[in-house]
Amino acid sequence: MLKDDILKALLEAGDYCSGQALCERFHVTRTAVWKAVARLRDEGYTIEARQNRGYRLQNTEYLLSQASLDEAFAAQNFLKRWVFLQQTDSTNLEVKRAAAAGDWGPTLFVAEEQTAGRGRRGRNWSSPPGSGIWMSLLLRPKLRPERASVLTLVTALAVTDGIREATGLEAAIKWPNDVVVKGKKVAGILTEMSTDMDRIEFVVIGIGINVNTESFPEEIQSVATSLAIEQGKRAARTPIIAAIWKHFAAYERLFEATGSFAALKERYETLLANRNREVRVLDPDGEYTGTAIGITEEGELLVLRDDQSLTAVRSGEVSVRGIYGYV
Ligand code: BTX
Repeated sequence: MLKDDILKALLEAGDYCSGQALCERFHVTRTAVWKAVARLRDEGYTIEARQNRGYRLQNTEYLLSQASLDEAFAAQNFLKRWVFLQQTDSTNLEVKRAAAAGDWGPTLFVAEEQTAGRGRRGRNWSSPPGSGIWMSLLLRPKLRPERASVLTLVTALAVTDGIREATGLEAAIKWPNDVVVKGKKVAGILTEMSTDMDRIEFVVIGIGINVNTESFPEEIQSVATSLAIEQGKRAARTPIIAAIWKHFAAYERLFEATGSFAALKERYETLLANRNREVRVLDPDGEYTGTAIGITEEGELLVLRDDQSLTAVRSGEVSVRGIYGYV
């Protein structure tokens, strides 16, 4: 699409690009260039236009691009491939298509916008352009399928530590798949897998983070927040992405080497927002309330019920809600 080509040209130039040069390069009229620039502005890009000089992209540190990812990942050796997309239906679907086409991984897809972002059980995930991190990893772990849910916990650790490192905000984990700041959701994780008999063929780890979102659709306003809202200023997205995969690579190595979550349990419990909070467990076999006291080495949430019995809650089967708020 012309607007994507123009965006790329402006990014590469890092300075003014004359309207005439853009017309010649892409064989289009001045009006077409002007319309493409208007569409980019609608998507949130700040593009300055000056007579005799042309167009210039501003605030480039807040932009995501293939070039910014290339720079961020140049020195690491965990990810084998990373792909930036201006728009897609869902990065989890991108991973599934890549896996079907034989991609081996670890491969990362990052999109500026998702038109069909999904949460668990088919729920919608709001993923507008210009404000968030919407990304998914293709992984082929040597794990038994029943252990795969632990990868959600490993990811929650990495996202929480990555946000803390890049922004200084006190992010915490709401078991099992949310990351919260001051009790509101800034990020969600959707782990899916494809199995072949009794082995994992591949896992999709999808992460959605509200970074510079200023306002939310009405139905999620009361539970959702963004890093920008909480820290009172915009944040650059690429350093957050880089920090998350750095932590993920380290945690995943530890998890794979020991085959257990034991080595990560202490760090996880330190970051667990639900810890020592009263929770309501929405078990299909009957709801109950109690106090979340930690997690097991299998990654289950330990709940001390009001009748003093201890239950290990497995993710996937139940939902856990705070009694006095979201956490
Ligand atoms: P979840 O099922 O735990 O949460 C979904 C619920 O969260 C929705 O029903 C809605 O109430 C609320 N919600 C929707 N959008 C947002 C948002 N932007 N911020 C806060 N709350 C919201 C959580 O599922 C897993 C989400 C994973 C999203 C990533 S993005 C990259 C990848 N691609 C994809 O399609 N999904 C994942």
